[in-house]
Amino acid sequence: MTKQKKKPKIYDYFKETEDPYAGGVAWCPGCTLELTARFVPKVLGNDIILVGCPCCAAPVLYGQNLGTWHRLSYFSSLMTGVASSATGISRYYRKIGRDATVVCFTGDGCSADVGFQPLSGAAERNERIIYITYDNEGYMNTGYQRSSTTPMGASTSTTPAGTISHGKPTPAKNVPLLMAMQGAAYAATATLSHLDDFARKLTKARQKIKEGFVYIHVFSPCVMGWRIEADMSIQVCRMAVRTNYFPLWEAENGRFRLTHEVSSPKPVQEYLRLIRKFSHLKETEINEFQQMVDRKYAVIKRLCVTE
Ligand SMILES: Cc1ncc(C[n+]2csc(CCOP(=O)(O)OP(=O)(O)O)c2C)c(N)n1
Ligand code: SF4
Repeated sequence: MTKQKKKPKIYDYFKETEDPYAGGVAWCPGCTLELTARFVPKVLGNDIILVGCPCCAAPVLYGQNLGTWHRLSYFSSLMTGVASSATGISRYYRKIGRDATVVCFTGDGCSADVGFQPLSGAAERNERIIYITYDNEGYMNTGYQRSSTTPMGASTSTTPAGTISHGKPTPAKNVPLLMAMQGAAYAATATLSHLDDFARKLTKARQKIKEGFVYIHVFSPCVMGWRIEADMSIQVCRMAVRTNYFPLWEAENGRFRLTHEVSSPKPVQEYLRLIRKFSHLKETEINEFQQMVDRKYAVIKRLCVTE
């Protein structure tokens, strides 16, 4: 009888036991950005160089007054220069013969909009960097404005639901798909409700960076901007996956694969009703939202190869 391969446990992926962050940090309670920022070095290790910019991550990573809340190496760039700064750092270390893992860590406003050109350039040049976007679907640090990854219908401070505007009128830009289409060595989606999947993808990122550009897009609910309770953020992540609103997939050198296929997806309404930024949506708009989710999922599904 052939022995079945044992499924790795989450701790098997952990490289580090020492948490490089302070116990108390300046993020909102229940923020998934905090959990992502803590999880990434657990798997990638503390010997990484983080590159970031102004965003909700910055108060902790960059620090305030005379202190920071972590012991990682951190380089702060402008929002327009994260991927290009990371390119310089990565190339410099390779030139002096040192193996450095350069990890960009930004919000979606940077990767999808303000810093998209250097991100796209780095992907096209196949730079040896790992770029992680925590996607809270808006510019949260500056007051919950819409970004190009804000979904259609969401109420934000610049697309408020009211008598004139009824939420964002256009659908979200699919940045991970664009990165995969640009030929990234590895592109993937991840979220905190599926930690094994996330950990496996980070582990793979570590290997694939030797070949070239790696992009991981992390679905990250924002308790303040989305108007959810602090203890609900993981439930929201889980429902995003269960409804196919946020499918989990990876693309290795252009070969797509669903990493967690949902057998009977729930209606997207069950996701929408958890989040107050969608509470104004009427039945017709929820139906349109469902169609949009189905269309986006069908695109990914058709791109997937059967093993
Ligand atoms: C070029 C430039 N434009 C605008 C700003 C102002 N700004 C600072 S933080 C921020 C929001 C960043 O949003 P995002 O990248 O989505 O991260 P989040 O705040 O959601 O964590 C903006 C617009 C800036 N610092 N630089
Ligand atoms: S505003 Fe949102 S993304 Fe920013 S720290 Fe608070 S919960 Fe996190």
